[in-house]
Amino acid sequence: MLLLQFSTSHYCRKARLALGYKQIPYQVENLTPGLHIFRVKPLSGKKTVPVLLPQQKNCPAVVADSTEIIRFLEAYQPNPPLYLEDDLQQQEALRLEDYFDESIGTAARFVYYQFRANDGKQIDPSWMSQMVIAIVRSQYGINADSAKLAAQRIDEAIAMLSKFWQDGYLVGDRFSVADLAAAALLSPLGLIPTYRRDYPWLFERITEIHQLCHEPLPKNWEAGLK
Ligand SMILES: N[C@@H](CCC(=O)N[C@@H](CS)C(=O)NCC(=O)O)C(=O)O
Repeated sequence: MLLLQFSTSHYCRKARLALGYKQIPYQVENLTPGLHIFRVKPLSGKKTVPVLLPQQKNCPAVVADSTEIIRFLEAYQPNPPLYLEDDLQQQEALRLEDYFDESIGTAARFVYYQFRANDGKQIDPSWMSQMVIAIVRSQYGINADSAKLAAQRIDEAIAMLSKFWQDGYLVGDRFSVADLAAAALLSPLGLIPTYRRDYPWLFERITEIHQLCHEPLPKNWEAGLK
């Protein structure tokens, strides 16, 4: 299998966590933001990564979007499962996956890029990195005001997680796609010292989930402890 990705994207991390959890061998092709369109649009008709090319008999040629990739992987290799057996629990897990994708993944992007352009500049002050950060901020309209609103959404998500994650799972009594999505899409906050200091349990859990899924933590993860 080949995963077309941005190495730093938390949505691509979500797909890698699922592949790693199921221990499915795969390779990655790292794309350059902006130029990626020429590779992914002809394949998927979309402009976003991750895109998975299963390259297997009796499989679709292209699976785009992290949620669709997990749906495909679940059918391709059901064990170990990311979906839950109980219908109601499974509906709730998919609802939470969607909530983390649509609301919290985008909010984390706002908070993270606002940090990287300000207090977090020293993580990589290179001209190249700062240019990518400036392009992302302009593309998504990230500024102090929009990042503040995003931070409120993150606070609500963390309050919800604090009820479930301190000693259990988001749905039912085992790990599911909901926990995986939360870990992937909140992982950029691990580089931000205020979050690391205020919510150590959250980052312990995100670390555990990465171990469970055989996926390294984000680059510069230790910067959050400074
Ligand atoms: N709902 C999509 C979101 C993916 C997404 O937002 N990917 C970003 C990278 S983090 C992207 O490809 N952005 C490029 C663009 O929008 O041009 C998923 O879950 O796969």
